[in-house]
Amino acid sequence: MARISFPKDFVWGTATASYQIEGAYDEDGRGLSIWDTFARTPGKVVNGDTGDVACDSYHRYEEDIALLKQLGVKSYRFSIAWPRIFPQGTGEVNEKGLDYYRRVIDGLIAAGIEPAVTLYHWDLPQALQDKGGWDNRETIDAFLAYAEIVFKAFGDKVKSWITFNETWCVSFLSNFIGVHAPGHTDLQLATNVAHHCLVAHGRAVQLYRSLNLPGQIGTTHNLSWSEPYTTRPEDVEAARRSRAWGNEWFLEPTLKGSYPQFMVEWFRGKGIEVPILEGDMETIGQPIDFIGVNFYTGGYTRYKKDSGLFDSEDVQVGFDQTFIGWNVYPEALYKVLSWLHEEYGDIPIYITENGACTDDHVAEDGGVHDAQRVDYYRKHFIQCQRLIDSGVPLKGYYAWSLLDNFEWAEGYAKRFGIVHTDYETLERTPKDSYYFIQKVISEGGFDV
Ligand code: PNW
Repeated sequence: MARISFPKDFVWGTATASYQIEGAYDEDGRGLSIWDTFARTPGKVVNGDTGDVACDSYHRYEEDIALLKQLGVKSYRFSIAWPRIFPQGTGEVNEKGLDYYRRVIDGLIAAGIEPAVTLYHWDLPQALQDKGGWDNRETIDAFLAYAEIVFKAFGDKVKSWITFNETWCVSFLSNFIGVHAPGHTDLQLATNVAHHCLVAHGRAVQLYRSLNLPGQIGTTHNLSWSEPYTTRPEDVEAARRSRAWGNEWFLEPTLKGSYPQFMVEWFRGKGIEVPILEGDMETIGQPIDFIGVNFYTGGYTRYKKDSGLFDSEDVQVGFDQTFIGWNVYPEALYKVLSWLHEEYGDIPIYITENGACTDDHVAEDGGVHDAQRVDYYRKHFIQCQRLIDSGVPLKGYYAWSLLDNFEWAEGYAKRFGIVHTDYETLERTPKDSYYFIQKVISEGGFDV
């Protein structure tokens, strides 16, 4: 038997996002976001689900905070909905929107939980999308105005800030692959969006520094890990391109102020240029206090001529998969974070999301027995221990998610929560995974 144990100051947390949990889409002056529009567009979200009600956390946040307290987490990561603060994206501040987050933040602090706030978790005000969204550099200025209001309102109480959640999803998944809002399929557009979000991140960091607030600021990228399917050089290169697109395209500007040159050439070969203006790369590469990493999966990639953007394909063999079809590959977490540490040095790392989708039901005994999720967490915690043992500055871990919630294009059909949500009654029921994590936190580890 061995003991997996975490440092005393390790930051345990769970994460959510505004549109996925809040509901109350038209209350207290909230404006519409691109997700309201997208979810109402036939065929975009499974079953035509929307976030109109979601988990109703707008009204039930006290219950959610009680669940967090009982769980024993040190921190809770949630996001602020920009259209609650600026219903039209710019202009007049909506005080009622600020009031809601003030209640949440004060409630968390009263419960002994540190708020970790994401500024942008995908709910761009629709009014800004109507003017070009992130393709339009004016959206960067609007974001800065929003960030300033929020920093000034909460900067004394919130000590941990994340500018953007998953810039790869905001750009390529949403504007090239097209499965998330606003649902475009244009590679040049997606490249512009990625660049403008990165610039907005850098400018928000500069703004935060100028306000002399007492906390830390970083950003969150979703990383994955593609292994070459074979040792053949063409497979090795294909896997390299896949990792570069998902990982380095975002990490390198953020942490080194440059784009990976071989990828710039690859894109150029497709007629795609990054719209870099003078000073942009210095802005993007502003020093940050930590890097957030969302990790779910990895797998094998091999060369396939004329397949996709990168002459490559994923090979789905040899892995268990979760209910959403993603490989379970815990060692990939170790590999990608070891690589990040080697490549980018000693910047503190937080796993800002990790978790599994399983097909959960409330059992006759009243419990929710999500054995695959418990196993997924256990295996990823073991990799966290390996990372810490090898000297990687992994400072914390946020389970995705506190609650089953609106899983974007998958609607309510796919559940990631450690707490079950009954979408009829909105009743919350902690799952076995919740009790597992609760025990790991209270005992500082577990036996394997
Ligand atoms: C992340 N993909 O989203 C988000 O940060 C969460 O809001 C989300 O609920 C969670 O992971 C689980 O999906 C992603 O299709 C959604 O590649 C989809 C993809 C990646 C990340």
